[in-house]
Amino acid sequence: MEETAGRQTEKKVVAVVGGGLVGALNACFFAKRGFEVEVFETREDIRKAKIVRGRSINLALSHRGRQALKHVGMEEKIVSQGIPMHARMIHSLSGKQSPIPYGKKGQYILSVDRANLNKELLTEAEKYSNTKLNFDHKLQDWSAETGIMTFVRSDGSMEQIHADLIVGCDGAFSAIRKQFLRRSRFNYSQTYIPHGYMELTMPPINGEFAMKPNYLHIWPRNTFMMIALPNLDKTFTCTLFMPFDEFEKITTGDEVIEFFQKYFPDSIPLIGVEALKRDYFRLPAQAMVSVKCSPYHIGDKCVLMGDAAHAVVPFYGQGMNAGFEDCIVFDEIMDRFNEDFSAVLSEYTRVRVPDDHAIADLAMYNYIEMRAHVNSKWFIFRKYVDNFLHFLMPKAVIPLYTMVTFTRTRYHVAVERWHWQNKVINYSLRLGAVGAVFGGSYLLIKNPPDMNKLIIPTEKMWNKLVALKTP
Ligand code: FAD
Ligand code: EGU
Repeated sequence: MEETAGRQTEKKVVAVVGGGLVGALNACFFAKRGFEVEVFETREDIRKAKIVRGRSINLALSHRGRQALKHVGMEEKIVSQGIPMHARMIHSLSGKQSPIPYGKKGQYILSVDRANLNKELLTEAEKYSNTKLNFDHKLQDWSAETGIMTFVRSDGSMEQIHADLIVGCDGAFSAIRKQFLRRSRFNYSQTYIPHGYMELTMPPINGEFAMKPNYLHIWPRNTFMMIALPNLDKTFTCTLFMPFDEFEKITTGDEVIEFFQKYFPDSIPLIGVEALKRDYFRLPAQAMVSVKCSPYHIGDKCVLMGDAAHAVVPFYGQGMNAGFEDCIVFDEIMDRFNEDFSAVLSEYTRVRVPDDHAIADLAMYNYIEMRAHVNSKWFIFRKYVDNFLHFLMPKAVIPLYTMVTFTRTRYHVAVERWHWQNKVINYSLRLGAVGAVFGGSYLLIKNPPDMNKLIIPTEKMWNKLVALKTP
């Protein structure tokens, strides 16, 4: 009895670096397993801070993210604080709105508040007695040999802390990842896209949502795009995507209005002329980066998850969802390999890299596709074609976004299936075209038309025309 108790108190120390969305969720996963969990976060406790000005205000939560929340018993709570979006609402230049459902009735995504989600996850992590949250701890350096991390605090003081496992959840500009870059055989690539984004708030009108709330509103205009997600306070957060050089061209309030008049006229009265003129200049446009790397681990000491491992551009609404799924995948491997870090970490890299790279590529592909030739007509047309083919062959053809958004089909498998489906579709179309030519020819040969009947005599034609003219 003594021995077991003794062994339990020897539980290993897991340091989660980064208390953002993925770090806070991961803390719950590790705490649930009974590890001694220490979370280190640069910022102050966001639950106490007055103003939190971080990245995007709200996010689309879908199946993968929900499944991860379910593993730590948080799904219901977060879903109840989200706003279901059953369809996209496409805004055309003329102001016409066209809804396009995501799928069947139960297939919807949720608009969730980033700050609130982060707070809830931190509070949940703190419920475990074996978890400690350390705010105002910025990781400066760490050693892959010893597992010792150095933190700086806002008063300038330093702290050195040891952990058995370091989990890097410190975002797209990860300080943990810097050590990986110094090592041999570490692959790394990062790409900044030419677009930036800016968030604008659409206030309620007479205490009600200014647009229909249960939709993801989209204004697709090729190079320019705007997206709006609803918030619980009946506002919408509009995210404007456009190239940095276009952002820079607009320097006065009047130019802002002129620009919106040209591309998003229906949104002007909803956001408000004065608010638009003001908010556009509040913060500069933010950059978007795509990061891919491998491996995700160093020996049995350290592993990267979330944006630290794979920052993706937001054009599939999957960044957080993929990061949350990382946590489930890791957890499943922990079960299979009995929490043996050296085996777990290499298996995690082996399993997860292809999937995270696949979603990074998909998101980038969609960015290029959208900016190249997606206006409202094309968007609507494409989604109808997808849905129609799915209707014709429900088992064989599943739209890519459906596999990505509403299933846990491995991302790389979804991409493979998508390529295969496209081949089948193209083949069918070609077969159809060839079939039409051959079939038509065959019918013509079998039933040769009477040439005399086919060629209408000029005289008859003339009479017909005359008959048409005279009432
Ligand atoms: P982060 O949220 O960046 O958290 C990292 C944390 O680490 C931060 O709290 C930071 O303070 C801390 N940190 C950093 N450095 C250190 C250090 N040296 N020491 C200690 N702590 C440190 N995803 C979706 O799923 N759906 C969406 O609809 C969606 N929309 C998006 C829209 C936009 C415009 C953008 C930019 C992204 C969107 N994403 C979306 C992606 C999503 O925001 C990210 O994938 C997600 O935030 C990643 O979480 P993370 O915890 O890995 O990183
Ligand atoms: C971008 C920024 C519509 C939140 C991709 C769809 C996004 C989100 C789409 C942002 C689009 C684009 C999908 C979802 C979602 C669509 C998706 C994109 C949420 C292919 C707050 N994207 N996003 N695709 O299908 O699968 O509706 O900032 F405009 S949710 Cl770019 Cl499903």
